[in-house]
Amino acid sequence: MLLYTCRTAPSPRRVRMFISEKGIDVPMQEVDLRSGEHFSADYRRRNPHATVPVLDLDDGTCISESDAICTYFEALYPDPPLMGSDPKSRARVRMWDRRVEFDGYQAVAEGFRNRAPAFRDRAVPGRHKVPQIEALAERGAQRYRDFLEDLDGRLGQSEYVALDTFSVTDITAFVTIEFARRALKIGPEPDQENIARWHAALSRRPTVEA
Ligand SMILES: N[C@@H](CCC(=O)N[C@@H](CS)C(=O)NCC(=O)O)C(=O)O
Repeated sequence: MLLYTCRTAPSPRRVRMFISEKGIDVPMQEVDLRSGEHFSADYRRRNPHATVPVLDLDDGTCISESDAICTYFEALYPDPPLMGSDPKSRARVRMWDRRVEFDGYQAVAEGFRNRAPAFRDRAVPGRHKVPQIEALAERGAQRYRDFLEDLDGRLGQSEYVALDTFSVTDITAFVTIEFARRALKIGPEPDQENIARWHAALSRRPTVEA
């Protein structure tokens, strides 16, 4: 098994943090996104969509999408449970994770990729050409600010994002916040104290180094 990853990209970081929380050892190979290695024929045999991460299994099966890779590891290594442990908690983790990914992570990507010169004609990851739209950069930043407001409200009611225990959704939200700081230069507001409390707790976990 080999995980194709990239140190500077947020989606593979979700998987690396998940693996680290599980305490499992997975061989990894760095993909150079800057030089376009992910568009090479060799890489696209593993993932025709040309994104990282990809998990290449020993039988040749390749799994892309960070959520799908995490779901695979959760099934193989159920302890500690990071995606809920009964039907209700599993559904709640799923619900919050989709919300964080769509309202938070996608908003940051929209804000970043529609403006950064490096993503000209690549406003959406993948092999197809997608032109940048400046208005979407503005909208992405606004959507991300709205997300932070909602997240702060949620963390006022719950110790962690999805459940009262740590789950994959905390990883998704943490990676989103770090991505936004770097890509949009936007962080949580100083008065978003619930996010500050939760972020400080997350930052103490060794997994943030992954
Ligand atoms: N939904 C996918 C997103 C994958 C994705 O967008 N990966 C980015 C890095 S974070 C990528 O491969 N970008 C390549 C590019 O921009 O050309 C996932 O969760 O794995």
